[in-house]
Amino acid sequence: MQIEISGNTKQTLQDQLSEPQKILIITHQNPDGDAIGSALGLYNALKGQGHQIDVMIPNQCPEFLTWMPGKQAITVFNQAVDKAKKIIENASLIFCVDFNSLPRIADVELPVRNSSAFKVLIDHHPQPEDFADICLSDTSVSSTAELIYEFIDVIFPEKINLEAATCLFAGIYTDTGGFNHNSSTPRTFEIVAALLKLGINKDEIIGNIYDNYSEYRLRLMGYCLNDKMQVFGDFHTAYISLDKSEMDRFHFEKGDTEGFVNLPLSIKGICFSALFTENTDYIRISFRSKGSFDVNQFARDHFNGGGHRNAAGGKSYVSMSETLATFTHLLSTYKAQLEGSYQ
Ligand SMILES: [Mn+2]
Repeated sequence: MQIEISGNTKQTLQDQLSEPQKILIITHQNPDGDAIGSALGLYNALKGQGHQIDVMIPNQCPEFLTWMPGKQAITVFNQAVDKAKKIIENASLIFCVDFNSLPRIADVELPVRNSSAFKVLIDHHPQPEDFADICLSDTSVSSTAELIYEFIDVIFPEKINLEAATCLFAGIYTDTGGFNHNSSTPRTFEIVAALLKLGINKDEIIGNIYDNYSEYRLRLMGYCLNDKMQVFGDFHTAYISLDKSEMDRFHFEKGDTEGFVNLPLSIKGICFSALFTENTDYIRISFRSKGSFDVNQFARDHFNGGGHRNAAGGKSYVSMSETLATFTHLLSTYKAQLEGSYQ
């Protein structure tokens, strides 16, 4: 499936990019593989065409994503606020990738909202906010990286180089959990085939992402599975919770719990999983589901969050024990839906 880019939109984008621009590519807070892969994929495709290009992330990304080509172009907003604000002020064309609303970029929101730059949103999250001049949003694709591929392929196909392809593969691979979920359309694999033809080293990319963890992270995973996972078989649900002291004990670094929320889903009969981690002033929650159970709606209704049908996040501003009690209590309300999702 090809993203719909109408003739007018294509012309507008080509016109924008035919002049030298001060381009800024921004992605969401706590950037994941798709965020960094999409931003740097676009960066690598746009470079060398006479533009000045910056990439910005609201806060630092985990260590296992710092190997991608183009990483030197990234400015971390909260580590260089003055420099970052100047970049935003000067930008003439802003690409917003892998997020659907400006609050997702945290402290970068206001400067971007106030910027008069031409704005293009490229994303796959539902219900995009209406702030961009051009909105390329498609919730049916595996990842934003897939949309970036389509975007480049439509606007200037010859610009998908090896560096861009490497970043885009990393985005698609991580956002599908290694082609585990959100990857049932032929188009995803057609794009992957095209990236392989461009010469990407698939094994090296996967190794860079997954064989890059600390010993502590693996021990923390073992602790979570053995001591901290609660399984509610009747509700096809399991969760893992970690408080601050436990994370400290395992020398927690940003990104260490990446993927943990998916682990309980490998238990036969489990179709709903949650991960609760204690942050300084709130409990961060990740939700995953298999089948029809809509964790986007669940996160919106009960935990100040949202996302996709099968992958969402939320926040809780009460204690861990209260949060877990609320969550557990809610399960009975959803018994029928969880039953239906499992079958
Ligand atoms: Mn994504």
